[in-house]
Amino acid sequence: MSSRDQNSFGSRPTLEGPITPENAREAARRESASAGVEGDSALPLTVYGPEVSYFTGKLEAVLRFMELPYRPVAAGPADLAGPTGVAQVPGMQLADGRWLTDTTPIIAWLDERYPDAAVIPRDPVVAFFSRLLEDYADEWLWRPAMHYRWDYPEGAYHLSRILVDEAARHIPLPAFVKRPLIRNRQRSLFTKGDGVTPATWNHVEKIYLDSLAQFDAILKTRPYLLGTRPSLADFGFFGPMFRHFAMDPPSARIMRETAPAVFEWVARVWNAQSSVTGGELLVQTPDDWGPILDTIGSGYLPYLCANAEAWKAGRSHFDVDIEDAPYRHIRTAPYRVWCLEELRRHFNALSDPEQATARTRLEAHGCWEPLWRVDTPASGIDPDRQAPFSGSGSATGLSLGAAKKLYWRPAAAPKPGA
Ligand SMILES: N[C@@H](CCC(=O)N[C@@H](CS)C(=O)NCC(=O)O)C(=O)O
Repeated sequence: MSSRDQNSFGSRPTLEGPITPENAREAARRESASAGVEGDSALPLTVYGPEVSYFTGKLEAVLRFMELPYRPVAAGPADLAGPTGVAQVPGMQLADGRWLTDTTPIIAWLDERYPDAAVIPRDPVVAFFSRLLEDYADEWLWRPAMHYRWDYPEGAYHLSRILVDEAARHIPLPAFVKRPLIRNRQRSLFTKGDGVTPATWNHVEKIYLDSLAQFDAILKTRPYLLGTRPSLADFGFFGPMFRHFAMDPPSARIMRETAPAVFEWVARVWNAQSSVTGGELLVQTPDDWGPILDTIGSGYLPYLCANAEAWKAGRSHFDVDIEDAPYRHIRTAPYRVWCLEELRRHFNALSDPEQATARTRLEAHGCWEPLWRVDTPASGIDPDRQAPFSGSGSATGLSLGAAKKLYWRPAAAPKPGA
């Protein structure tokens, strides 16, 4: 028995074989009996995803805050493609057997079902801006998170070891062969293959460094982004901040040394429980969200527009300059076309006076024009609004076959200034 097996705080249990409705239901039933939550057909939950995953960490923090019982199981994107229809983690299964995917609609569903522990602010305008921050943290902080993890060797070696154990068990090769293949895969898809080059390296890192400074300023006046309890915007930023920036060696060092208040916030969100934390949310979008909104207006929304235009033109890749950084040959992501549509849908759902308030704030930060720049983005994703119970597409856009494939083409990390 290895020391890891003996440790009750060792890594999460892994799948014995493929996930089937039968074995997952049986596991949930066993858990249900022991957790004593028979009154709620959805509980307990099973969350499938590796311990180091951005979006799995985001979802777990929400479940912990809502105090909903769940069992984490290590699994990779390919394991989830069958049950949820999308090759991405996390996938979540309810005790009644239903599967959910995509943390954004999952959180919205949980928020509606468990209103006593709600995380989405009740003021519609504040909720709109919270969704905007969540979307930004999900999609725009993804590239720097992947960069710090996979382009610096100290993180890449450590993480490839963990991912081989937790997410690439289906590949019939020895672990020492799979580790470099995983590093290649991640760089091919998410850093070198997603526009991280010597020409954009500094810009990608600036996105993280600016986020730390923006957060640090907010945390000087209150413990969470919107008050004295965590809410959707905190959980959105928690994805990149927890499982990547606060844990991956190069970004964690920067956080500890330049923004210890953010390091402390990460632990605070992870430790928050609605019945214990209490607290209040502000009823207006705070002024100090301004620098984050400025970045959304100058960086994220222009990227979403270029992505949506490329999608409409049927291009698989596109070039775009963001804040003078030349991103070249980046992958078109239909999921992010849907993100733009969702932001517009939430804006359109506001009443006229609420729209006027939101518009004034969006205009002040350069967000209004790019929100509407693209005519009819038409992602084709989730037309019947079934999410999170239907696959809403993944950011990688990979099919099951592609998700299962490891990338054999060597993709060394780009080097700054090379
Ligand atoms: N929008 C999704 C994104 C999920 C996602 O992209 N998860 C990553 C890992 S954290 C993934 O599964 N990527 C697919 C891959 O690496 O092949 C969500 O919020 O759940």
